[in-house]
Amino acid sequence: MIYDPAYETMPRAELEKLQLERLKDLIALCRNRVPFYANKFKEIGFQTGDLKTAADLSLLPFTEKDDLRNNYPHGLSAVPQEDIVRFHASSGTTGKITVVGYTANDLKVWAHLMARSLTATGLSRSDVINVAYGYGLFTGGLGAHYGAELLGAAVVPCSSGSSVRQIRLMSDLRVTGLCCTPTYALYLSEVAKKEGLDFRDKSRLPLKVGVFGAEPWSDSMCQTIEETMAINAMNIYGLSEIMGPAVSIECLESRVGLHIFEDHFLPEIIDPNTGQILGPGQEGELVLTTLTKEGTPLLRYRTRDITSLIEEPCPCGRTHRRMSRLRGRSDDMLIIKGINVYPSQIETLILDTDGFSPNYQIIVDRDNNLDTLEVCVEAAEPLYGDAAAGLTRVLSRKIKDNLTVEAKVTIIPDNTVPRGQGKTQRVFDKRQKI
Ligand code: DLL
Repeated sequence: MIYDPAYETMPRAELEKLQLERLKDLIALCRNRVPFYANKFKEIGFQTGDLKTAADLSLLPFTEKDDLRNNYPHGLSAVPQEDIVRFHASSGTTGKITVVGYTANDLKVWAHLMARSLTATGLSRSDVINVAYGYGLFTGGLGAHYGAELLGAAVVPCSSGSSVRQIRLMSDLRVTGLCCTPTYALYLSEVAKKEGLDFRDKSRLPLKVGVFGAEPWSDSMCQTIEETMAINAMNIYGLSEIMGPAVSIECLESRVGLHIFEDHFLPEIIDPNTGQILGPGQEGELVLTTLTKEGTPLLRYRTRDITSLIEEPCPCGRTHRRMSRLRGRSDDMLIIKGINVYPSQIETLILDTDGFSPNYQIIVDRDNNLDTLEVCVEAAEPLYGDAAAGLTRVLSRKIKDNLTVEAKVTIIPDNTVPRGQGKTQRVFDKRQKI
């Protein structure tokens, strides 16, 4: 099903025309209302007339997370305070806050895009959806909530936490859709087991679709969740600076990549080191321009997220291009003895090895000036002696063969890895303290 066929299946030529018109309006808005951008345009001598095609976007400067931080809290706002109806904020790993203000129309567009997203995952007004993303400054909870309501589904606004109660409600209210982080979904399935329930038993827990995002998760993690819970585990992407969830969504028909809602967001992929624009299929950093945002419009925002664009038509009929599952963030990439390693690559190897659970931590340290990598992982079933040693050897060998780095693999006791309710920290890079 497609929620908004007129826009989601718009022929590419028409869509590109619409994008150009919206881009021109955006540039006028930035010039007239956001001194930060007006100054940047002046510095580089950019005139509004310079933009003739969407490709001329490359004439414009990038916006970085630091620009939002340095202009905290309202510096990049394009509207007077009385037109803002809600703020969201994200703290990120460095702890410095960025704030984004939304107008009433921004919230309307967001709910609409979330309703589009839920529809793409197979949910409809007849579903009961548990929103277990955190409600608050984080965009996950309220973002999913208003989209689900607009769709006409029945929302159970559990937020994250009180997991036993959530399981009970999911069973009693016959919840069919679940919005949360992938790690929280796994945790809910563990809690259900302890309560004597199993998500595979649809007569007790009829869940059919998970709408998961907000943190990196690999194809293997997706498969593990789908098997453990007997659901479709669909990938949703977004970020607070641009809007929140529903910047892009996986569709049921292809299950490869996430459609970016291109009538509202213009994507580019760049080389994170040189800033050069890369072609379809080439992996690099995603850069997004908001085409319709009023409160905090952003030009060429560097997301730091690593992905590639898929241009091939999709069997679902949507004409909006897809982005591949995120490999990670450029600032999450570990350099171990000079070798680039993404945590998601290690996750894939763990989950592709029979005997391990999806609960793991990656610890990077330095010993005698040499980088060390340790992968601590819980076994699927308790393991001792030779069986444990054998399994650790298998994983170390896989890591060495695939990623060319040496890793010490340690099997840790069940329940050692803290179970997150929101985004879960998997990587501990102790070298940064040196
Ligand atoms: O995480 C918004 C969101 C909420 C997205 C609920 C999806 C679902 P932030 O807290 O600002 O916003 O974090 C944004 O999270 O730049 C990515 O690095 C990461 N991220 C978000 N979705 C995915 C995903 C929300 N599907 C940052 N896969 C982004 C991998 C994701 N990483």
